Amino acid sequence: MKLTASVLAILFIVLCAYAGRTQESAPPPPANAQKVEIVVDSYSFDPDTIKVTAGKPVELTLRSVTSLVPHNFTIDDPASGLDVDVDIPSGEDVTVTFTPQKTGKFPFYCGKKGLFGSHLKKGMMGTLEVM
Ligand SMILES: [Cu+2]
Repeated sequence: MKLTASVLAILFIVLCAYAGRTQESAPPPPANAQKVEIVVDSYSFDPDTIKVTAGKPVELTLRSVTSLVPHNFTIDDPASGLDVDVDIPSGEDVTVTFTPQKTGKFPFYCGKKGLFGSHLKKGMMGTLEVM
């Protein structure tokens, strides 16, 4: 009886440790992800054209090189698997993952507005080409 209780206690501790470990780790990015990096500056995306393959996950890293101005990355075509709207704080890297479902050319842009107008009007736009 005592032995059974000890075994159950050990089993409980092991299960708790395992559950704790799995909760801490975020799901890993898909192994077959297409990795793309864009440098985000005021007021540009570099490169401003990115080419990816339809049906495969895209792991997009947005690398801000601004020292003050926050930007954003928006691509808005949910029917094509493209529904991204993320803020990019100045000087930080932000990574998003999405899977384009249809081929075509899709515009992306910065949705921020400054004192002197929208960043989009200042040229913060580009094209995602899905092949
Ligand atoms: Cu911007």
